[in-house]
Amino acid sequence: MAAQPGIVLRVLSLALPLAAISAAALPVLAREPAPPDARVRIIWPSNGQVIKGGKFWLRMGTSNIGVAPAGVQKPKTAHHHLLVDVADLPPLDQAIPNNSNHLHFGGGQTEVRIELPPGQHTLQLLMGDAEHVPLDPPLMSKKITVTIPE
Ligand SMILES: [Cu+2]
Repeated sequence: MAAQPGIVLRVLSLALPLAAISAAALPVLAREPAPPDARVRIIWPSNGQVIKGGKFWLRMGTSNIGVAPAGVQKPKTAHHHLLVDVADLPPLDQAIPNNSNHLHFGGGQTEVRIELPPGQHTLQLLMGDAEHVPLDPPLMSKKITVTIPE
C-alpha cells in the first residue's frame, strides 16, 4: 500500500479539487450503501495490454450506479478512484488516500489521460462517496495488469 519509490505517475488532464481531499486523515466515517446490483469496470485498457509510450486514456464504466463529483451527496452515486500498483485495498472505513498510487477523479470523470513509466503496473478502480470513503460493500473493478515497454 505504501507509495513505491521511483514510480513517477502523472495525470495529464485532471482537474482535482485538492482542497476537498485534505480531510482524508479523519477517522471512521459512516459508509454509504452500494446498490446491490452496481458494478464498476475498466473499459480500457484491457488486462494484459501493452501500451507503447505509457500514455493512454483510462476509460471507466459503471452499471446501476451514477457518477457524481466529490462533495455531492446523492444516493446511488459515487466517484472513481484509480489504484496504481496497490497490493492491498486501503482501509475501507476511511477516506481513500490521495497520493500517486491512489488517484481521485473528484470531478466525476469517467475518462482521464494517464501516463505510466516503463514496467508492469496493476490498475484497479475503487468507487468512493462524496467524502471519498468506499461504499459498503466496497465497489471495485477487477484488477488488471498493463505493461509499458522501455
Ligand atoms: Cu475521492
